Amino acid sequence: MRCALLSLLMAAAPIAMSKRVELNWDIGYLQANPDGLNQRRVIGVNGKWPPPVIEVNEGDILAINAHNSLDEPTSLHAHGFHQVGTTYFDGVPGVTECGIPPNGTFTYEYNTTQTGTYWLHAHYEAQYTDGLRTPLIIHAHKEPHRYDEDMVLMLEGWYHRNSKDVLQQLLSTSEYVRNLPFRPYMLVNSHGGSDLRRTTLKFQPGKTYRLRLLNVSATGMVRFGIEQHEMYVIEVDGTATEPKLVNNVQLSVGQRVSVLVTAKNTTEANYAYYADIFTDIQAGVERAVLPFTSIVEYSKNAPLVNATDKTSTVGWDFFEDVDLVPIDKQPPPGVNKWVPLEARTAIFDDRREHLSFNNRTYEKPTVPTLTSVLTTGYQAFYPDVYGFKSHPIILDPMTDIEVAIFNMDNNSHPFHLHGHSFFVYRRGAVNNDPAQLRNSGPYPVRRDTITIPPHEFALLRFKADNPGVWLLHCHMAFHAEQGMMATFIEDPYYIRNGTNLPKEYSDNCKQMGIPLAGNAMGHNGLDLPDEPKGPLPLTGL
Ligand SMILES: *[C@@H]1O[C@H](CO)[C@@H](O)[C@H](O)[C@H]1NC(C)=O
Ligand SMILES: *[C@@H]1O[C@H](CO)[C@@H](O)[C@H](O)[C@H]1NC(C)=O
Ligand SMILES: *[C@@H]1O[C@H](CO)[C@@H](O)[C@H](O)[C@H]1NC(C)=O
Ligand SMILES: *[C@@H]1O[C@H](CO)[C@@H](O)[C@H](O)[C@H]1NC(C)=O
Ligand SMILES: *[C@@H]1O[C@H](CO)[C@@H](O)[C@H](O)[C@H]1NC(C)=O
Ligand SMILES: *[C@@H]1O[C@H](CO)[C@@H](O)[C@H](O)[C@H]1NC(C)=O
Ligand SMILES: *[C@@H]1O[C@H](CO)[C@@H](O)[C@H](O)[C@H]1NC(C)=O
Ligand SMILES: *[C@@H]1O[C@H](CO)[C@@H](O)[C@H](O)[C@H]1NC(C)=O
Ligand SMILES: [Cu+2]
Repeated sequence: MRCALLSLLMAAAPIAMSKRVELNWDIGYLQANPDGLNQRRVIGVNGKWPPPVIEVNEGDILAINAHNSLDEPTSLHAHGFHQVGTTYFDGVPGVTECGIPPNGTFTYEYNTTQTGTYWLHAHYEAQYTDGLRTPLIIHAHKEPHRYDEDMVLMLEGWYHRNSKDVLQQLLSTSEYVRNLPFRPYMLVNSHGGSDLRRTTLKFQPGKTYRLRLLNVSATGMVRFGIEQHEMYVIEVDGTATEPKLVNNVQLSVGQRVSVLVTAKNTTEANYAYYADIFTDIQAGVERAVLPFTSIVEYSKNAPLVNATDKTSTVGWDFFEDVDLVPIDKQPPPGVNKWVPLEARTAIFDDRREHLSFNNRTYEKPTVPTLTSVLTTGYQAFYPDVYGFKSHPIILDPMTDIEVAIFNMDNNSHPFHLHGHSFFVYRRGAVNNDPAQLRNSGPYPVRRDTITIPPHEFALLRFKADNPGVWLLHCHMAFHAEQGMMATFIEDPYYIRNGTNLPKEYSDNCKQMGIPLAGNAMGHNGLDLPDEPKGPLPLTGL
């Protein structure tokens, strides 16, 4: 009421009213068959799947009362949100909370100070790949680019098997079992296969569309293109960019890209669009493309322009994000602390395949890292308090950090940092081939997820200006579970001084029998005799 009155009084200068958007989410199991090929158990919300797309306006408070009706823990993570002052709403079990136990609840409250395209997903094991994921759009009060309509295209490589089965296969001690084939099937907005009509994009002549592309897969890389239509990139991972003409967009898991597409003037023809999975974890970079074709429709009865490989107007050039320039031109920070991380896959001494940073494979501590920060006094400054297996890295307040990730694998990996958008400062080949070196301009693009191709590295910079506990991990759901994660503990003093945990935090820990204080094992100080050290690399550390 007050809002309406105010805006009447100030009719000449429209003011933005922020509101509280409250959603009650009962998270439970359902059956679904999104591609018409395979009925399976999925995880949905309030008896429906897929979970609803969430759209709010900049400045709104989004509160989600999550109730867990599953038979295992769950949690919700708002991918790309910086969570300034609210690290305990970041939604990572073992890191920023204990997880929501079966029949438990947790209210996540998000102050939407950022704008653009994000997504909300479970962060318990590889659970989001069972369908607990949805786009989360924050409309800016003043969008920097003009367009007539906004469309969300959630792209996803969908497995016909439960995430736990796939993970069990990948973590088998048998090489034969590990290499048994499994493949993802392409879904667009949770539809695929024989359900193609439901993935049609309806265009009207002359209009300009903002297509928000999100990759919410478990593994792999997706690329997107439309026959005979130009696309201009205007946003990556919530950072608005100057328009850049591209012939296709490539996204790895976790990434988002908005493009502007201007429709044709006539309704004489319809056009094919493609959303192909072009690399995946199992067969490395040479894997055959898994093509997906659907329709940009101007008129129901118009003929379809569906080109062959030879006549297609869609080029598949490498999508170079280092060349993008943000609208708010900011210079990158310098380097006070250098964090080199070598990403590898190897068989460890438990005969299983693990993924690692610097040969350390992550396992979540018994006590969430945030609990340890808050309850171990001055010893919160000792990395050892958080346990070897959580791969803790302490960041001092307001220092300039450069994370250098060297991908020593034959697979691409998409690396995601919580709590920050990093400047993409440089990319290049690990073998030092200068021809492959790519520097950013003076105002590098900022992202929260970066694809690093095999045997390449990236230098990522950010300022440690956001106290909290933030995970860095490969966003391929299974790789993260196989250990490719590390924990940044940014400004432990400030976290301890400035954090009031919501009551549900300790309720949930108690229900799960997780200690409310202490180091990674729930003991005092550096007393960690029962800490699991392994598995270790076969060659030793
Ligand atoms: C679930 O929690 C509610 C409220 O705390 C409680 O009343 C109910 O008995 C619980 N149900 C089960 C199956 O534990
Ligand atoms: C949300 O963030 C803005 C900007 O930092 C701040 O002014 C405001 O007080 C915050 N609101 C809440 C409810 O935390
Ligand atoms: C999403 O990313 C994954 C891995 O990074 C990739 O394999 C997959 O093809 C991508 N899918 C789309 C639709 O971009
Ligand atoms: C629309 O038609 C006009 C006039 O024929 C032409 O100049 C313009 O380029 C067309 N626009 C598009 C997007 O095809
Ligand atoms: C377009 O052509 C490809 C290759 O011939 C075919 O597989 C696909 O089904 C066609 N798509 C549509 C929408 O007709
Ligand atoms: C990790 O192990 C590999 C293989 O044993 C070795 O070549 C490499 O130097 C190790 N890296 C680090 C950072 O310890
Ligand atoms: C990468 O591929 C090469 C060539 O096929 C092979 O020799 C090497 O062992 C592979 N490396 C890894 C880490 O899988
Ligand atoms: C610690 O918190 C208190 C109360 O909020 C505040 O006054 C003080 O400035 C904080 N100290 C530091 C070093 O942040
Ligand atoms: Cu990976």
